[in-house]
Amino acid sequence: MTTSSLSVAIIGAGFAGIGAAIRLKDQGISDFAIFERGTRVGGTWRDNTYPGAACDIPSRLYSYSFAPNPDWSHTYSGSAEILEYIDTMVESAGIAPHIRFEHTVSGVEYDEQAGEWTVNLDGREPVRARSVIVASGPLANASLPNIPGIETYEGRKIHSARWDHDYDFAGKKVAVVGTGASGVQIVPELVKVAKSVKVFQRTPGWVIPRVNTPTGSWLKRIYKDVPLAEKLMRSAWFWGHESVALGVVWDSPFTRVVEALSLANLRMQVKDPWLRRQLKPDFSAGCKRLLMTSDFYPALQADNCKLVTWPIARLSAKGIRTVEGIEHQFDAIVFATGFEVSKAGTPFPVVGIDGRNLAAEWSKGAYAYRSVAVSGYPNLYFTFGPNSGPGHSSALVYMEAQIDYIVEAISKLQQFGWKSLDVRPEVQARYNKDIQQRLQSTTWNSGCQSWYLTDDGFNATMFPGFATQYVNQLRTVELADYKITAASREDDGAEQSSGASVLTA
Ligand code: N01
Repeated sequence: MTTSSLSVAIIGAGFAGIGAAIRLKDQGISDFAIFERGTRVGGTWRDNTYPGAACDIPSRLYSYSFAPNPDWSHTYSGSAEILEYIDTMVESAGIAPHIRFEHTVSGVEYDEQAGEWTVNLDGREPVRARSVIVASGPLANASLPNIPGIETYEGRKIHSARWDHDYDFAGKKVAVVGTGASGVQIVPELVKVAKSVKVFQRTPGWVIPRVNTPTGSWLKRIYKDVPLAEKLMRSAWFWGHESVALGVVWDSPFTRVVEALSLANLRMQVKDPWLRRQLKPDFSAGCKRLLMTSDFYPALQADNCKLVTWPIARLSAKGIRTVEGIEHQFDAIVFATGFEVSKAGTPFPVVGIDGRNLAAEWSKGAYAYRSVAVSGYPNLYFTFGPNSGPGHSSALVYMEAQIDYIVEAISKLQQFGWKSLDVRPEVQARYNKDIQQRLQSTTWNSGCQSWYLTDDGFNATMFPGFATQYVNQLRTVELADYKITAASREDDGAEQSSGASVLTA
């Protein structure tokens, strides 16, 4: 039995869900609810509160253009400030009354007759909605690595995305497993307080210095009083990052330039040749996410820090045993080992027309049309869907384009009183053939292992192009790409029609 019916159900109150809510309200659509499994907004920025957590994209670009913030304290902000930004958006746009906390979505099912989705919730009555926006994010589920003996370790186990703020690291012997974007931010902070830190590195990454400067009060004043100045600065960062795509997205001569700069940084920051050899990557820059940090290499050379590159064999009751037989004993182990990313499958069951199951269709890797819609699942949209990842620019630029596209589709549906919009399978197939072809020449498909690829090497994660191209493809909803089903005059059945000609409904 269902209790209510909504125009839009948004799943997740992170950056994407909140952004979608704001844009729906801007379009006069207020009949929506956000279902959030946690007890506060913020998504990944609520979860990632480890010491040193910060964004490696400049804040002026890692924010929505429709919600500029003249008050960013630094070029790159920390997680607390980003969370505050999200809170401010919620407050100033009046989003709070729409959020239903501790509502965990357990699945969504399409009712073709009614043209509505049933949103199933753990331990609660289901809710019906005409449209659904899946904004649950790819990095929502922290995962401990599958290391033998992990359950036998008796010390404190802490995942980077589930930080244990009650644990006092002062004077402790600590291990950090993983040297990805999270690990390189955590190590410099732990080195300041712990007795000793051993960093277990499986694959060294390409490191680019990150120069973080405070924003003076005079500059904040200018951004506040002259919004154009803020816009110009955002634009400058945008185009700066676009130029980096030449070396980071495509495996090209520019990639060698990025590598040369990174190696020069390694030579400048690390004097010991043995350590330099351990830290030198052996894959194309950009294949895994570039590590933007000026603090990681100095932290590794602190007296109380040691890099361990022997592979981990297993965890024991006291610590970590590496393959050459040494047992390293620790009070605590920090796992900066990433997330369970759903590159195949869906975050919860999604059942479309005729009982189609999206997880089954995506079992070999996810795909969608322009990353937002999937044929056979009408009125259902993804933010950060398949092949929407940026390697060189701000996720927020991509997210804003997705949100505006989705809100336009939903607005059209309402405006014309249609029952559904379902992307045409042939349009979707053509789009994905092109995406997969274009991915072949990118750095991500150049031979390294990363969370961007499925175990079979299928890239369901990244967009092979400039941010400009990604944004342009989402600039308008082209109705010819969709099968439109109109509500019948009595609103008790459906007429099928093709393209925009359905306007007679
Ligand atoms: O996770 P990761 P992350 N034994 O998967 C290692 C975003 N982010 O949390 O490279 C030993 O990148 C693994 O080794 P390897 C960003 O999108 C953004 O750091 O697989 N080691 C790797 O070193 C990023 O891409 C910001 O050989 C093991 C590390 O753990 C995403 O989050 C900041 C292991 C995992 O790296 C994830 O980053 C932080 C094992 N069994 C994060 N298993 C911004 O600033 C894994 N590893 C925006």
